[in-house]
Amino acid sequence: MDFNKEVFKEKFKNRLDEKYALDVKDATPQELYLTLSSIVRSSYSRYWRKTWKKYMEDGKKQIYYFSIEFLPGRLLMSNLLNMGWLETVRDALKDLDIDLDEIAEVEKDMALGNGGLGRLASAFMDSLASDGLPGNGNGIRYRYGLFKQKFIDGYQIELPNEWLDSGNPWEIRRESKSVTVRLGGKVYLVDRGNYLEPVYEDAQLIKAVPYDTAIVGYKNGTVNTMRLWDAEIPSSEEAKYRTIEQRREVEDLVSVLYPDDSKESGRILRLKQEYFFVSAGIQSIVRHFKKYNKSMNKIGEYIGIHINDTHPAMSVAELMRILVDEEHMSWDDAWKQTVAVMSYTNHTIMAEALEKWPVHIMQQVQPRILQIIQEIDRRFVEEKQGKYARDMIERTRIIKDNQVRMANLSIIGSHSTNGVAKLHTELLKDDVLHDFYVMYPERFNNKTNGITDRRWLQIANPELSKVLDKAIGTEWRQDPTKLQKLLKHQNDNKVLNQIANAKLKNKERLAKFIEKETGIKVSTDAIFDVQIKRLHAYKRQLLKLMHIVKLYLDIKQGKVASDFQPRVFIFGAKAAPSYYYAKAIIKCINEVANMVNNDPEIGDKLKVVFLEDYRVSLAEKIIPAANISEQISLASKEASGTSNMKLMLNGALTVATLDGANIEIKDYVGEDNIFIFGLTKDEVYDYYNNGNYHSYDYYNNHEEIRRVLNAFVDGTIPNCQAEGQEIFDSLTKYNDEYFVLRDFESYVNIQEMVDRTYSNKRHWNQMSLVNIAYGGMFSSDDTIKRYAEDIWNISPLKDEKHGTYSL
Ligand code: CR1
Repeated sequence: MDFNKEVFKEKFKNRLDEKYALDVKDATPQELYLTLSSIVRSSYSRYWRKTWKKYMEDGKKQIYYFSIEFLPGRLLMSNLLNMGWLETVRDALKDLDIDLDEIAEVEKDMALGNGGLGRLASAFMDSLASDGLPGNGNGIRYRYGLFKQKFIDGYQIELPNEWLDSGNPWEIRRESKSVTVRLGGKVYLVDRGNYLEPVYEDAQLIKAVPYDTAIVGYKNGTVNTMRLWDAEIPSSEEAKYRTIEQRREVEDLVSVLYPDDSKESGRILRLKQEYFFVSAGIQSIVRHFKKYNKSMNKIGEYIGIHINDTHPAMSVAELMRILVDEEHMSWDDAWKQTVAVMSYTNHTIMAEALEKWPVHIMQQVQPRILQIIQEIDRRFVEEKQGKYARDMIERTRIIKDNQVRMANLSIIGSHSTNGVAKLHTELLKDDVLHDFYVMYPERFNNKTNGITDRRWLQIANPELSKVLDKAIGTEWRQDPTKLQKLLKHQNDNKVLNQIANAKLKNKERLAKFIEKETGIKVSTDAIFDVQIKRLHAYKRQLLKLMHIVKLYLDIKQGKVASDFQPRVFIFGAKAAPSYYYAKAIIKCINEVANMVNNDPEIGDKLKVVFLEDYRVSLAEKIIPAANISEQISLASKEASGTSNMKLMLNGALTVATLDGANIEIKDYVGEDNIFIFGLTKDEVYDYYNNGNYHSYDYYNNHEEIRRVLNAFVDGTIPNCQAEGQEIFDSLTKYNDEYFVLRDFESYVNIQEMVDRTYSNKRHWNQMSLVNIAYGGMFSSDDTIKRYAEDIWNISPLKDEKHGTYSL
């Protein structure tokens, strides 16, 4: 049935009646939310079925994006938007006295990830569907999402995030698609003449049950699948699970993302998780592929598996296992197919995140996989001998010093390795993965990250979206690069004022939210200065904090510059539960906030707001209201960043180091429309190469730095003696690993420039307009098109129908 407001209203009332036997006026927001999501789901279902059928009939290549993290956030609004329903539903519900925004707040974020990596995976899911491309997700259905963050006495406390407790209307449990995953035990190879048969002893069998979530494409009728696996005890094995502990072991497999890895048991669990979702995913793909009736020798032409960071790297060995052990292919044929199927993205050069697994743990988790990796490694060394120097082979081989190096496995076992921004890819080629680049230059390529403007502009910022529609038409909603049309309005006062007005309304909205959440009253005249991302030393929230302390001390000492602008500093950040240094920074930010916010001398000049539990739905509230986007990582450390893109798209101006995708942002908007400061990557590397950074000298020789740092230890900032000392020591005694002191002066200078610029509102609005205009250049729809063309070799199916989904 065609979708329209009146029919929808009838449907809504009926569904509410069917589900809950209630009238609208008697229903709770939760009941209204579940009613609406049930209509949404029953309407996209037929498109989902048809898409899947089309892929089968068409028989073209499909790709599977394997990721240990997905961060979709909430799905209701994005499904409504993508189905073309959003505005009509908003209106229809209004007629029924229901506020759509209010019932959307009922939905719990699907927070199965930490940060950029997981959010990127979800942006890619949305873009694959919206580009009409055959691409599906494969991951884990964690029982608890990423922890829920609370502050108690300024400390981060981690609470379980029970996101499934009130039910998840978007998922479908597909019992019939279950597979069995084998963990642990021992394995022997028995010679069967033309092949070796692995015989397993004492392995643990786990039933992997998929839960599918529809990924609805933007007004194109394509509905793809994100498949997340749950772990259960197979009925045949029930008798083996006698104790609660034994049963809990199975539950634990899918219980939390990133189990505590400070103990070996936690590390083993983590590796089991990785194998579990990889094995389940590949088994189900191979089973599906068999329906195509094509030779296994052609699987590389029909299936692509993307290894998102190294967590799914065992995919290489698991596909080899299935092809060799179960399909009895020759090793060489299987290897050729595996390399054709696999592709890999590296997301960081931080050494701590480059996974290495001790051989004995791998042996314990899946002995056959270890054997296969050993064989891949042996053949690699054999093949490279004579062609490359011995030490180069040692550096690139997979197993070294009894450690399995997962990045090496991913690169050797795939046909493509990409970085996530230009600078990052250059660093991979020239430095971190240089040896591999010499061996396989053709495998390396760059794919700068992207974001989906649908969530970050159309849904999160309706105020600005309306202004844009009026100024440049609605084409940008299909193709965000069209936002560049805005550039011709750079001197159009009407448009500039409308943009400023939209920002003001968003600031008012956020100010209300801040007051409700924290009790802090903030003035919308102030610059809203935003830093939202994981808490990590290299991201340098500390640099921001030092700047705040400097301003505070200035005001207290009556040293305020004439063009000083009031500011509201807004933080959102979670620290990994066992990352104590990051937690010390959180504590100090909270104590500085207490000090600043309660000082009558400071008043509205400075406010510091650290919002709890940073997550996708909170980002949607903060980003539209931001004036300044803080992207201040030490150059070379932030692979790309994506909040930088979201914030510019919403008209914030960026204060940035030349790191990650900040460089590409600068290249688009031009140096005049961004605030660049700090060391460049080459300068950082010079320091590394010459070993001549002495942070203590900066403390000793710069009065300003001394004044600010002393405040952390001399009681000026109350209630964080121990944490303040830890920070002080890291910056002075332990040589300031991320050059915070080195960049401080340059940072303060650029912030003064921000103030001067803000005092000319028209100019500021013009800069903001330029940023919005180029924000569309970072659409993940375009990023995904490049993955599709250069890496995966997949193309969209012809659509039969465009526009609004029927009811
Ligand atoms: C990077 O730190 C990047 C995202 C997505 C992160 C960030 O700069 O934008 O990936 N890396 O590519 C990561 O989480 C484990 O590595």
